[in-house]
Amino acid sequence: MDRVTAYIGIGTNLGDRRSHVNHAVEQLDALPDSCLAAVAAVIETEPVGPITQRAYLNTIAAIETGLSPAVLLGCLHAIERQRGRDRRREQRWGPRTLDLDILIFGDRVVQEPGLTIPHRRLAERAFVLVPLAEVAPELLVPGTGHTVRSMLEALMDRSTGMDTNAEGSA
Ligand code: A4P
Ligand code: MG
Repeated sequence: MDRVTAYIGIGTNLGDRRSHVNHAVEQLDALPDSCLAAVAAVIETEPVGPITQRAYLNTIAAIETGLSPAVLLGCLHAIERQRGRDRRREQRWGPRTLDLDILIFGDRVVQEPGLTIPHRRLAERAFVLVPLAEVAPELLVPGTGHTVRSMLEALMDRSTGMDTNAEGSA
């Protein structure tokens, strides 16, 4: 398979958050048939969702990969487990040491059991769109007809003020 550019969302709000981000970036670069292409600045973000929890560090990484989306997802779950993540014990949208999501995978639209690409809530998540817009503002989000930049602008227009604070790069 030809290599494509995949964009991976990185989120953490438990334990040594900075170390989890650094580990994720290193491991993405070490994936088989893949290499790291870009990493956005790390931002500290207020938790989104119904559960009171600590602030997150969020960023995104771009990788060039020859892996399939399903194999890549399996690799991301393995990296999450290296940081002690255990989905059986956690609440939906609750605290987690490391969350790795496939946001965009080339120009592919994927709808399989357990895997939807682009990520289902991409258009609603400033903690994803802000770092994605730093790295790839003019990227067309497959299946939507919108660029990352226009998606972020639309979200900001209707949002009631989600704060993001630049934290420096990983
Ligand atoms: N899945 C389906 N499509 C994908 C995909 N494109 N990438 C499946 C990754 N996984 C995908 O995900 C649940 C299941 O979705 C997986 O088993 C996989 O088969 P999960 O990562 O276990 O659970 P989740 O993260 O709670 O769900 P989801 O849907 O990824 O939620 P979000 O949108 O990631 O929300 N607030 C801040 N400030 N920063 C955050 O990073 N994250 C969340 C989680 C909530 N609030 C947050 C943050
Ligand atoms: Mg997730």
